[in-house]
Amino acid sequence: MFESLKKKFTGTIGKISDKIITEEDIKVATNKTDVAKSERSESFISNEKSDTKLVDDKLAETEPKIEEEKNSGIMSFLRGKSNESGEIKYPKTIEEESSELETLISDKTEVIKPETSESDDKSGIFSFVKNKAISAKDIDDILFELELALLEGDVAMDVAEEIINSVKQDLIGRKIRRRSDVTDFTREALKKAISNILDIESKDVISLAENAKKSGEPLKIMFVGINGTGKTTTIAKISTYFMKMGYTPVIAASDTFRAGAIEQLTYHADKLNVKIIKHKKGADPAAVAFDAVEHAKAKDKELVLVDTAGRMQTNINLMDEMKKIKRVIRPDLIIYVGDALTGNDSVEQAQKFNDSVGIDGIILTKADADVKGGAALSIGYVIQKPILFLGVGQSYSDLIEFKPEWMVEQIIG
Ligand SMILES: Nc1nc2c(ncn2[C@@H]2O[C@H](COP(=O)(O)OP(=O)(O)OP(=O)(O)O)[C@@H](O)[C@H]2O)c(=O)[nH]1
Ligand SMILES: [Mg+2]
Repeated sequence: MFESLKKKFTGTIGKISDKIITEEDIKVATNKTDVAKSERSESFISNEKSDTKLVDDKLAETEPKIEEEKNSGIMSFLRGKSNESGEIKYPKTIEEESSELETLISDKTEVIKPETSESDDKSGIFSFVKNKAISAKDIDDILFELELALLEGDVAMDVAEEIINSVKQDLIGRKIRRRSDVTDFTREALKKAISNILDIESKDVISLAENAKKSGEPLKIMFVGINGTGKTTTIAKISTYFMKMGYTPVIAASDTFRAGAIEQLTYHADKLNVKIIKHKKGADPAAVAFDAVEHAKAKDKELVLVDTAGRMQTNINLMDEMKKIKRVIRPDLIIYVGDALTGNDSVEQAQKFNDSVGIDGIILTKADADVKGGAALSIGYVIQKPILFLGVGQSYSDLIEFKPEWMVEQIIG
């Protein structure tokens, strides 16, 4: 599930890490440590003779590699510090040298002092360049690439932009102390961005059912969505889900438009041993739903699940039909059933149903076959309605409650 989305995010983490922690950084960090060590001992040997030549020769050797570090504390120290008259003064004793080194280190934190023991440092490079901060330049191109990849993966534009901006805001300016920091920070930033996207106030369907049961009124749920998305199958799954918890549902066959729709629903109801209320093909869908509610009330059944058509003569007819059912039975929940595989289309359809009838939650089906994950990531954010369940297969038990933390775990790990 959502493998392609996961690949995009983990790829980005790797790319950012590689871009920021280059081989050169590691070389420089290692050189600094080696040079610092070797110079300290050579300076000590040459102490008595004040043999500046030895140090200068050594510096000449290392100069090309550490050119950019000339002005850092450690290099000016190793090179000898000139006073105002230009006279170069080298430390005379190892004590002097140590104290001067410490002053420089506290003044200029670009220079490295082991912060952790070598075994603590995951990269093994305990003298990593301190105070290297993540800059916009380091990540802009990679995040732009991610944005394009997300759009290709059917992630809605708003969602892709929101993720990129949030990650940028989190990463730019963050100081890196060790190699693993970049990976950790990027993973955290992505997790945070995605959690925020998925953080939509949700409805607890089970408590709604419990409350309805206590009140003696059935909980009425109407399922809407275009044809083939999985409404009928999902109703069979939801029946199974609630029956396992001791509820007794009634199903309304309010798709009276499509040939075979009533038979298909009857097949599932019979298999599950659930009461189905049906009229003839072409009958008024609202009247079927109304009868199902009356049946539930009369027989003390706790749940009415209304199947609806996915296609009518026109889309206007379809929406009018949904509005009529809504008017007649006043459902407690209208759930949009969308096919995850149709990506952006599914999101657009959700918007249309929301605008016309108003929806309370979403069930995304066929998530089991969905590699892209774009709809799952975007749909809730775009219409600001929660995903309640995911359909994850064709059998009656293939329904899972949707939890944002689970989704984040799936795609970032
Ligand atoms: N793999 C998989 N297939 C699903 C899932 N949900 C539904 N399907 C399949 O999708 C197809 C269409 O499902 P239906 O339940 O008939 O869809 P519908 O929305 O009622 O379609 P209409 O009645 O034409 O509006 C069927 O073959 C289902 O088995 C799911 O979660 N995973
Ligand atoms: Mg159907």
